[in-house]
Amino acid sequence: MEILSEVSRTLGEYLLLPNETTEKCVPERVDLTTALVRHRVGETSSLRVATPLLSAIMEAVSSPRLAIALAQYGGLAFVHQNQPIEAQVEDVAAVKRHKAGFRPASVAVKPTATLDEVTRLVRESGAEHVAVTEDGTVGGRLLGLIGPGDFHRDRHAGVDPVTTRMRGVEDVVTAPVGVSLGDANALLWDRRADVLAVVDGDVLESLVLRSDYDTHKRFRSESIDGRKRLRVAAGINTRDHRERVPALVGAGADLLCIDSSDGYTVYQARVLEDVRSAYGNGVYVGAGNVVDGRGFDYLADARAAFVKVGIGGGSICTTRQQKGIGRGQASALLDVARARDAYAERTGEYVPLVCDGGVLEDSHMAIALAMGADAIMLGRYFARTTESPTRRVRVGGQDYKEYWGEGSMRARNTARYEHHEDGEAVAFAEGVDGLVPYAGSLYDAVAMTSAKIRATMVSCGSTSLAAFRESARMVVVSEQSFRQTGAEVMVRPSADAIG
Ligand code: MZP
Repeated sequence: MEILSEVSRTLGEYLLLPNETTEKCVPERVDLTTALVRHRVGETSSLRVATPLLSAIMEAVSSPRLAIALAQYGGLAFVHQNQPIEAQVEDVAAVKRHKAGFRPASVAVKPTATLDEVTRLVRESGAEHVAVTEDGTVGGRLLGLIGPGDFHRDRHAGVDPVTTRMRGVEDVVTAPVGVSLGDANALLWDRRADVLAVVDGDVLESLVLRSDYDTHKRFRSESIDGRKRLRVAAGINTRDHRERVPALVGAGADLLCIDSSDGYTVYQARVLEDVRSAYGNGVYVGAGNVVDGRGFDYLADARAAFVKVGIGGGSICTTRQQKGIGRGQASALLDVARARDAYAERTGEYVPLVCDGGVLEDSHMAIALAMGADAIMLGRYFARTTESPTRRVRVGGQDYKEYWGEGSMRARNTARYEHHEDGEAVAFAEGVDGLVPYAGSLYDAVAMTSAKIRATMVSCGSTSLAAFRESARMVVVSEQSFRQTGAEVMVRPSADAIG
């Protein structure tokens, strides 16, 4: 038996000390570009992203819609593997098919549906327009479009059928499939319309929204592949990788990651070996999760493209209570980063680290990056956004989104939690099924978070992640100063509440 002398610490227990900030160190010059796959020290990684944020390999998080939004903003989503291979392949293909500015048709109702049903559908799906089709399916004959802007609950009865307020297809600006984004936008402006329907005969294919015109100008650092398609990553498991990996590679997945709560296993080493013997260095597979240098060395020696760090820190995770396994995220990262640096010294190869779980605040992301993480994987953070695939629900006047763990009884992700090949049943839950406060659009959330990380780096006098890590100085906060971290005044009520 061995008991390590150090205490297990979380990210929130550390603070960064400022370094000198010069005139050259301003947020606009901060470059958050990061490496996602291993490379020779001193060379550039062949897969880099401009925003070091990755979405978790979870059903409640990484839908194609979220993957598109995150790649547009320079990050990368990992489509989950707890689904049939064909379904996961379709998710990857949907991202690869995405054409900038075109929103694939996603929700439809029958002409007999009520205005209340549209309100609910819009709220749950986050879509801004609902297609009214003959048979109520997205692929049915298009009769019209309806959105929340077409009716008001004070003026129109919720039980009225959508036909009373929809814009009939004859009043909707349409263009045939194949129209360019430039032409679609020109049509929108010429016709003073807010939405254009791209149609294949009388079936809706996608929508172009005037409101997206400005949004798209914000995407200056999209994650795109050599064919200018958005990048997307995918989870795999240690059971059906021989079938799943070729299917995902065929669909165009840019990066794969073995999805498991515990990556220090012979099963992961075997998957890495199998993929390597099938594809050489042509397919990138990350592995994890680990929480110490030993686990890192094991996966790095097995040629993992990157290593994911964190056990038990997920916001939905109960692994520490259930199995007594895990480590505070800061202690885990510091230990693994030391091993990574020693590995680079020893072998001349740099293996990126992904910090996964245990990130509750934006400031924790900056701390994790300073501690040696190359990217941050987030579940709860993205689950809260409009773009996540789960339902938006209202409880006590507050909006929430559903969010459940892959170890919950709802997900029953056996491949992630059971190591042995025949582990079919989930014996006990390692995660919970709950709600997280709704946080609006991913674009706004990521813009705000990136601004905060940039501001932290400016205070620490760095304009690149490598320099930030190199020069970071941190202290552990005492219990007392920990309690004094937040504001100590009553938060001002809104103007109308003051009266
Ligand atoms: P968070 O961002 O919500 O704190 O954590 C997300 C991470 O928690 C995921 O990337 C994954 O590693 C982990 N996870 C997912 N499901 C569970 C569970 O049910 C879990 N226990 O721990």
